[in-house]
Amino acid sequence: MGNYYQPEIETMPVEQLKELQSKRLVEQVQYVYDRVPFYKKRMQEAGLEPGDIKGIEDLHKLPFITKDDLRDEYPYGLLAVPLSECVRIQSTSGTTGRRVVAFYTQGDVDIWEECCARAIMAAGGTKEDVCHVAYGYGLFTGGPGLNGGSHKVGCLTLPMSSGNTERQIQFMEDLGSTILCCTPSYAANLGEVINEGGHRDKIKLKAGIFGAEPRTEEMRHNIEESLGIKAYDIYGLTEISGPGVSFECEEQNGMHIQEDHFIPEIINPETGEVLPEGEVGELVFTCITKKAFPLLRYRTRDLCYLTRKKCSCGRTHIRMHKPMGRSDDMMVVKGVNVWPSQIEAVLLKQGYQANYQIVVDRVGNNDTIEVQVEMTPEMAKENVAVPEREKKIVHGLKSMLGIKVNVSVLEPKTIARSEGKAVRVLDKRNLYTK
Ligand code: DLL
Repeated sequence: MGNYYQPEIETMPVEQLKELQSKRLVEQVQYVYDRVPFYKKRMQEAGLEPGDIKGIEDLHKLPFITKDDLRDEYPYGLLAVPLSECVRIQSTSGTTGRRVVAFYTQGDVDIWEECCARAIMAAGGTKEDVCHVAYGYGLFTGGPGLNGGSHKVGCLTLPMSSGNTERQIQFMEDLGSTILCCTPSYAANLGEVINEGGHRDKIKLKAGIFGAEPRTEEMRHNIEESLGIKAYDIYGLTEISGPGVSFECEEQNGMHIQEDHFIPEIINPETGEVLPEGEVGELVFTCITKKAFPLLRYRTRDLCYLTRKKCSCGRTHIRMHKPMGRSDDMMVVKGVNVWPSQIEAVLLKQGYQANYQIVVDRVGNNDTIEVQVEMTPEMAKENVAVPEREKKIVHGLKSMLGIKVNVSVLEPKTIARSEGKAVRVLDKRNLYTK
């Protein structure tokens, strides 16, 4: 293994890891208390002094931070160093309200890139690889994060950004890309064009690092098959640094959280109570090494569970299950909780690709939900009537969700392809406007 597989940290005995976390947490609490008036005020309101936090066993005493806090404190309210110490900003992809802006010192960027380097190495990357980064570059953290990680591993890095699919494929062929980094929806899109254009034999991809959005296991398998690769998951969020907060190893069974930098907790989203390992709840992170924008007990809104079951790769860092939804993007339709991933699972099980859109509306007092999905080119050649296909999906969705969903099966290539994060849900009810 090369430089950025760090066995002394990644396979550190758990007791030792907890000691390291405790030490870093205690220092970090004092650090933010001294430097950020927001934290001092919040802690005082909770009746806390920095000395009350003696180790990770006291973490639960600290107040939470939410996205609303970040919006209220925009842009500089949570900054813990002078602006002259910052070398970078990145921002969330949120389309409503104020964006969240995260600041980085050079040290913060180094740690972030190191986390991405670990992810690339866990996917088998070495300096012999050609790493094709097709996440968006710019304010979005995907491109810059994986780009930096790829440099650290020593791969030849192709900073492609997203879009211009023909050019992506041309470079893949000409330069022999071996690792592809992009969203799973864009990977599916690339796989489709590569196969249709007869390029499959000319590409040398062996692995993909696909994160930033939900996808089902069926979708992972479809991507692996269409590109002939192993598809690894990677998770992260701008507020905490970007991609690389956690990533999959060769086990492909949950993502190891970089516990030397981030302490995870799972809480009950209603009550804030900390839940035991294995229970599903909202993921909360505390950054213990960041200097510019160090969030303590930040509520991600991502729902998942944690496990410290032994992993065959030897890493001891706790694993998180891929987010199973968000405590805030779950839709309530006709009074029923609906996650887009449930709908996707039904579609993929029936052989469709992940080219679909969900339209939710309200007529009078009644909610309507429609799923529009494309046939694959093979399906379009089959002798099955469209209404028959629709009936089958309606039935599958009824058994999964317990409600009637209208379904439209469309011709291939009628739904706009994603180049970044796919927008799957069009909720016309505007239930979330304030
Ligand atoms: O999406 C960072 C990233 C870039 C992660 C590239 C992985 C790869 P944000 O734009 O701030 O940051 O969005 C963060 O995206 O709270 C999750 O809801 C979702 N998300 C991120 N990774 C995954 C994943 C980047 N692997 C939000 N699976 C998070 C499911 C994910 N959802």
